[in-house]
Amino acid sequence: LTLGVPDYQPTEASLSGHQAPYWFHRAKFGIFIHWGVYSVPAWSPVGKQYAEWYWNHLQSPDNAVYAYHREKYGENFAYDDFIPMFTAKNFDPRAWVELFRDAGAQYHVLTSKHHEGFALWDTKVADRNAVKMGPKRDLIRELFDASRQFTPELHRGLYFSMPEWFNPDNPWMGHAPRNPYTQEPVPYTGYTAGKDYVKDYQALQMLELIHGYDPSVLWCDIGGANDSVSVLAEYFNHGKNRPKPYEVTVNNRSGIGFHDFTTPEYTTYENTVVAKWESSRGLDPFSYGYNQATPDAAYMTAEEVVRSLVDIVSKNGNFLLDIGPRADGTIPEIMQTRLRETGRWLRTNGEAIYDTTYWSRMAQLGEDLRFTVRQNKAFYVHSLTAPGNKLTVEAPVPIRGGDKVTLLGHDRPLTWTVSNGSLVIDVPEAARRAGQYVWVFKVE
Ligand code: FUL
Repeated sequence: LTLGVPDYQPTEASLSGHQAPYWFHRAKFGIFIHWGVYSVPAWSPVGKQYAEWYWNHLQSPDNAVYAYHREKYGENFAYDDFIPMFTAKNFDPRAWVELFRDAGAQYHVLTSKHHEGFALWDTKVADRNAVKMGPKRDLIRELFDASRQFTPELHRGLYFSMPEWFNPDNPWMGHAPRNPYTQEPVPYTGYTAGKDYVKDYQALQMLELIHGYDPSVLWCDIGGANDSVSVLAEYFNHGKNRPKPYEVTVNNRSGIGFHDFTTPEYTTYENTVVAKWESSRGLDPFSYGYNQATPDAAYMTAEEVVRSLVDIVSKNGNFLLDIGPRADGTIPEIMQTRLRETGRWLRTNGEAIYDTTYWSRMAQLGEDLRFTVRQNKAFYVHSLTAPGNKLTVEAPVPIRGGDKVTLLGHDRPLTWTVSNGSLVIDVPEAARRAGQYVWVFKVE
């Protein structure tokens, strides 16, 4: 008889014994943060392409970024010339994590390093990092310390791009950095030649993150060349064997077949997917990194955020909602406002979100209604549009004589009947006015 869980081995067969932990299932709502050197130019045609891809877009003469950059900075201004302008001088990690908590999020995931290759932590593997250059601060350390101190109930995660576009040891774009207008080679700042990209660079950086920061989520991106079987075995063992064990999870972009959850991007699944998934998108119409060209009116409204959250959660997903801070570390007002509005809705309605499960019958239902279940406690009907004076639910809702129906945020019980297999709830004007964005009816 073996007590305890054996260590994971560096094989996909062994890793496949791992699953998304219970906390991740319960959490439902997280904040994604895309922050890096791309936050300096912070520009893209609105709603069309990701602003964090600025350097990549700059390579193509037919991309709007190519002309924009020449006009604004000149042909000889290299992407890496933005590094000193990434100052983080107004970065207030406590304010960030308290904002995430006030938004009702249960976890946050920061880009430790995006495709541009600039690490936000004190990596020993390359000088291309925020401690040696730019902010001269370990931004991950500061965020995680603040989060542990001021919002210990949140889980902390890290995004990591497996390849780097222009790293000369592994140029995903097919070439080391060049001036896009003249094709002259330009330096890859903070890089020393001669490393095996996967073994001496990528895997070591991932291990630095795992051992140095204890991330509960490792949100890998792109895949490609990797040593993820070894790194993930180490990751799982690390969390499990700590004096105070903690449960970790990894997405499906580490370049191997194994994963704990899938990651639809700027989209969701149409129906319930029983294997765990997490949908991400920015508050921006189509960017994770900050795009200064995006007008406030183009950002998601709180109503859209809440509807997306409800839709995703009702289908067994998590919603990882992204914000793009500015290069100085401030979070644009409009993003703060949207997060706080979402948090206000969750303070009233969170019991129908956190720690719930999907309802197996939901696939039979139409556009306006979604369902969640709190095992053995309550059943929730979410109306994505303002209900009329009667709400008819044409579905086999588990309700019995004597059960109580209420609208969250409104004290008085509502009268209801079941006729022809449909649940019909009376919704007085006062109840309708007590709700907003999504109206949640609780059956208990
Ligand atoms: C994608 C990246 O290319 C985007 O820039 C963003 O980070 C998104 C979450 O993943 O693959």
